[in-house]
Amino acid sequence: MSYRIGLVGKPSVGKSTLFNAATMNDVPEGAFPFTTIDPSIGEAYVRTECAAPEFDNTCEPSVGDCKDGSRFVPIKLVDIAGLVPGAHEGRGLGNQFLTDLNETDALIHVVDFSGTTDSEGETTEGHDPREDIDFLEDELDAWYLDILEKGIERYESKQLSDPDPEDILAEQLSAFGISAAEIKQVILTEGYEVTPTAWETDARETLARAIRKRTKPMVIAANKMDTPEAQANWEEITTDPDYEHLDFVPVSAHAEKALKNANEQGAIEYVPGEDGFEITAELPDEKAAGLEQIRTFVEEFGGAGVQRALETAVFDVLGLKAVFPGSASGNWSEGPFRDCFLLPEDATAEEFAYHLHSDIGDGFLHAIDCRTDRQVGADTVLDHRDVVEVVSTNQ
Ligand SMILES: Nc1nc2c(ncn2[C@@H]2O[C@H](COP(=O)(O)OP(=O)(O)OP(=O)(O)O)[C@@H](O)[C@H]2O)c(=O)[nH]1
Ligand SMILES: [Mg+2]
Repeated sequence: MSYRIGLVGKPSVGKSTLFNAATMNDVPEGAFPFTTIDPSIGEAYVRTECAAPEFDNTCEPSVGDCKDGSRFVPIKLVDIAGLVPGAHEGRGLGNQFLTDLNETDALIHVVDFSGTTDSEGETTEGHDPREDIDFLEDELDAWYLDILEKGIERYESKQLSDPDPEDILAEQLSAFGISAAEIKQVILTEGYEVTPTAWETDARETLARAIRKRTKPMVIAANKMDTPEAQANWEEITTDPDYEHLDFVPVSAHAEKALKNANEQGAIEYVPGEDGFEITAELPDEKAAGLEQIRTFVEEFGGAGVQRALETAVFDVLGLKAVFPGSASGNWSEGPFRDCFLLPEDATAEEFAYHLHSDIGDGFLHAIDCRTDRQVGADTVLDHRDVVEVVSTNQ
């Protein structure tokens, strides 16, 4: 199973441009709203420092790639249609958007930091990107609230049979992939009793928002940062105390795309996500000047930002870790360091075995931490970049 990251935001913020830059796809981009109608799914990658050099080995990735010691681990990226205010009531592409969103594990909210598109995605000047940040959260919360309310109604209609409220709510909210136990935990964490009939409007709203935050964690890609307007907004918004709880990444989808294209054409050598590149061909002055402008940008902002946005979503916001299947003896049955898997933060050695194959999990005896050659038990929680051999009766 691959993790899915959704690109969301109002129209014309650069979702498709970012999608194309990350996946090297070619979906239409345009300076008019609703260029994208159907969601596109593509493969993107997150970087992890490769473990092979620590073992004096070289890796042979079965998927993805390894460049300059960075392992590129695949994830799925989804380019979703633009969202406008009122989507939860069916405005714009409304409900279809929300259905596409259901299938994602985390979101990158692409915001046009240049302020040159209004809330419907039409060209304007001086639009405050904070409005877009607020509106997207409010819109998602309204959608969650609608579904939570339906769950509460359903609970009320079934009260005679004395069901557990969290079970009914989990059923209603099943599309969001949240269990009854997690719902109960959210309710208690927010300080409410598990009695839906007693919840007033503000309790319902608070709970809808908390469930949304838990099931759709989000990073903000501050896009179009190659413009002076966006850089001014960046200064203002990232120092605004009302927004300090959010994860912002400065992004120029244009810059990332230009660098990847130049790399493909053999004009430069560029490893995605790096804050520099090398010009490797004789270039016309205009092209060289364009690249130098991009160089100034990536040096100042630590890269074009597309990789960083993906990696913040995967490692910080979703909290995933990368684990390499290893061989303690150094006798690799297939090539060395072929795989690198993304697992939940709390994944144990036994869960890792099940991730490899259900038979391997069923026959789990113990695992070996290949860095220390120590045995680890079934319940040991693995760390990011662990190299682990599973010893199983079914191998
Ligand atoms: N300056 C600048 N412009 C950008 C950048 N990324 C995208 N754009 C421009 O923004 C406009 C909209 O880009 P799209 O990628 O089509 O936007 P979208 O969010 O997919 O739009 P919808 O599909 O309509 O929701 C295009 O004219 C892009 O060239 C960027 O990093 N910098
Ligand atoms: Mg689009």
